[in-house]
Amino acid sequence: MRRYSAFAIVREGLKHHMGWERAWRSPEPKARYDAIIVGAGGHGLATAYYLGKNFGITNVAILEKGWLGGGNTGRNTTIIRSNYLQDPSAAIYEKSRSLYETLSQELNYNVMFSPRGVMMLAQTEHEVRGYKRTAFANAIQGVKTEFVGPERVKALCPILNIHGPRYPVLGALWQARAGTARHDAVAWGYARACSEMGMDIIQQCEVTGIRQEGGRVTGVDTTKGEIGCDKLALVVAGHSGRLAEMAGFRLPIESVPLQALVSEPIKPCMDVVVMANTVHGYMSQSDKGEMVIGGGTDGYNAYTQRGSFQHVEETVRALVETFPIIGRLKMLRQWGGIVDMTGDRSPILSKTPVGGIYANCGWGTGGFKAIPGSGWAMAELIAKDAPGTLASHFGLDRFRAGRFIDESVAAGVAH
Ligand code: FAD
Ligand code: PYC
Repeated sequence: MRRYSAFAIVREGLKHHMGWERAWRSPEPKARYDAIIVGAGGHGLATAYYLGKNFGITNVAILEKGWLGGGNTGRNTTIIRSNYLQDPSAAIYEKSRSLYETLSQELNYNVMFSPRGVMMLAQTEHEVRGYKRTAFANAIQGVKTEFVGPERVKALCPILNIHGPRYPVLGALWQARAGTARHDAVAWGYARACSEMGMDIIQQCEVTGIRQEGGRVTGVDTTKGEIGCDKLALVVAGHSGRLAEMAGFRLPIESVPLQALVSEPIKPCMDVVVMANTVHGYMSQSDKGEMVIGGGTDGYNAYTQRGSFQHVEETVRALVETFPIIGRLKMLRQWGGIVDMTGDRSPILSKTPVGGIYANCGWGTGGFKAIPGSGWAMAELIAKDAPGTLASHFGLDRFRAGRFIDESVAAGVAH
């Protein structure tokens, strides 16, 4: 595949852009693969990429029931940060954030990583204590964050009202190298690199059954026929429970709608990401000028990929108090995704009761930031049939043993 470069843009410009190649092939499925990955979201594609890059396993198919990146990967608000409390979480999210720093060069695809800084506002004394604790923990973990006072918050984000009537801003947990990236581009960049390694990305191919013999996976039934495999990774976010059911086991996952909305575009007014978790809202400004806004999850389980109207109202009401200037903005569009929540708000990267089947799920409201790190750790788990250091704490056994990795505060989004 030809490399993307400034030279290529000039060359194609002179040829009326008629010479660009397709970024990935669209093959028919082969009869058998060494590994099949179900779900061409960011996590599935990154898993495939690092299987090829780190372990030389390229006889791989990625099966997607819709279009690649059409799940939560293309529906999220793109916040990337690693300011988690517990050591195993800080390790995997920081690995991921650091991989994001050079992902565009690695994939030869501009994922528009923008380390503009993320602040999580402390608007109660309880949050001040919690975020100071996280900052201390992060210092020990080698994650660069700091607790900053209200004046610094105002200097970093002048449109913030720090003297709010209900919840004045008392400070914030600030991570300067956190930020955003273009969500579709992350999926597209990994997809292009996987296709270049000879992997098959098969879209419009829904997995409808899982075949086993003697307690081991042998293949899958799909809307494009039966496909054999030695190893199978379930990387389907909100649909994890359904796939596990096909394989004959249960996962401790609840599927819940999470929604977001964007405003009409306005002139640049905010160059950091702000999360206000007490009032349940967060906001950043996209490169096009739209204000990107989100709140907490809806209060019921569903598979509908849309959210409730009253939640939009609650989120916007909360943010108007913190950002009075958005009061007269018109909202352009709203959408929802189905997020996969575990009880401790930490992910599952694990072997399962069926030999050769691995689960990657439970990223809930916060898995976009984790895509490169999750793919890295998941590839190791599949290749070695055993978790490496990054994945070792996130096994399914922790729910039986009561060894939870509680990240309900760091998750940042109300649920
Ligand atoms: P997905 O991208 O959902 O991919 C799973 C794929 O599996 C889908 O494409 C689906 O079609 C496919 N699939 C399902 N069933 C089958 C089947 N039977 N056969 C074949 N394919 C199947 N995270 C952050 O870090 N920062 C944020 O700012 C952030 N904001 C968010 C805002 C919203 C509104 C939402 C909904 C989520 C947000 N998240 C955020 C969470 C993040 O989007 C997800 O954790 C992440 O994208 C999950 O990626 P994935 O690859 O696991 O899942
Ligand atoms: O995990 O940072 C996050 C997040 C922000 C909005 C949704 N998830």
